[in-house]
Amino acid sequence: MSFEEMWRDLAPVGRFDATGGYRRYTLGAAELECRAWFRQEADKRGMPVRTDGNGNLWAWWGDPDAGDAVVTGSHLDSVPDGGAFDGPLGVVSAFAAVDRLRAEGFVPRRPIAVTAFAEEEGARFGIACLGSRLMAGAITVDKALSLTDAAGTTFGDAMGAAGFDPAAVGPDPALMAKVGVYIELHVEQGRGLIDMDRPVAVGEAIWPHGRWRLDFTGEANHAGTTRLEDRRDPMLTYANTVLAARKKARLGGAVATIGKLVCEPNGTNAVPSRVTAWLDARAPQESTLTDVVKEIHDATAERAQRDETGFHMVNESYTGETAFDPALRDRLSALLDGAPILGTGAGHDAGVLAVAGVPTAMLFVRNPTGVSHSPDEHAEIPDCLSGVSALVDVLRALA
Ligand code: HGY
Ligand code: MN
Ligand code: MN
Ligand code: MN
Repeated sequence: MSFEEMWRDLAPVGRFDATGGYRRYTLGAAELECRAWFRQEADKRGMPVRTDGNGNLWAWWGDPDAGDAVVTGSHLDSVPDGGAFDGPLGVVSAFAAVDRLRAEGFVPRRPIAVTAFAEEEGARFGIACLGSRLMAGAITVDKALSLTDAAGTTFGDAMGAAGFDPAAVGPDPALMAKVGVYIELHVEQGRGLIDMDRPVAVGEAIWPHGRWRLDFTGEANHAGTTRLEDRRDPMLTYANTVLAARKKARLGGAVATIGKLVCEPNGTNAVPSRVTAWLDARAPQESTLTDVVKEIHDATAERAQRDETGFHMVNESYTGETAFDPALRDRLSALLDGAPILGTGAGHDAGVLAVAGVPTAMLFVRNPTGVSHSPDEHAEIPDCLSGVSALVDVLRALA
């Protein structure tokens, strides 16, 4: 089955026609359909599929117990109304690369696995790369199982409802020990390759990044009869936080986003009692990120005092500076005709594995829009095929 045929089969799954975006939320109907697609593709290739205790999918070419596997893949879940390529491109390319290697009669010396990691976007349960973090022991089991989605369903209950055993969730050192190297191919989430006029790049590092929950509390009251000076309105404090986050990030050389918000009771004619927002902040250096987040916190705490509202900030996830294996990075760049080396502000399972000590590399495929986490995210088929060829060269050299 060609790359294009696989892409055609997977593309409609979880696509929300009204916006053209994807709504593939972990263990929801669309993502379960993506998992079924993964198993079908593996079955067609005679690749045994194993879903590990954390919901990550593994399709094996060769004996996983031989160890030192060359693992390649990405994820199948999406952000709300995400793009078609973020995640799936890496998984489809991995199966297409296996086909190409087999067609040329390649016999790997090491096991090869195609993977799809669970909850990479954190769109349902709030923590990105949940599946790979659990496998690597980078998040506690209790914290993970108790994560809830918008409907209040916990990750543990969702795993149980999907037929997984919540008791199997947690660090998987035996599986980690089988991974000799991890290669993640991903659509570029920026303009680097457009500006360089190249189809493929090799990853250099992932910016430190984290997510913080911001709790603003106040006093519910009547929108019409409550004098302004008598209000304790958490929305006011929140609004100033958005402005402060942008200003502090701009001045500090970071990026900060508040893209998710819950207002309670969420009535047009009621002063809110509580506003919950999530801050996504990232920066090229850890010190910059720490400073900017502290400045956002301090500015908000001060504003809350003035507004007589309550404010509390909780760090929900954090990934420090992730530099991919420099020797592997340079080897792949040389192997791929001097493919440019690109850093990125986007988080990936590759970053979690790199922090856990697994030799890791990323390949990026040109995105002519430079846009991601949006229906406008795009990659041209010829560039996708260049990405597959690059992955074939890499797997042939490593496996
Ligand atoms: O948020 C990210 O950087 C990634 O797309 N999960
Ligand atoms: Mn993403
Ligand atoms: Mn991704
Ligand atoms: Mn990723």
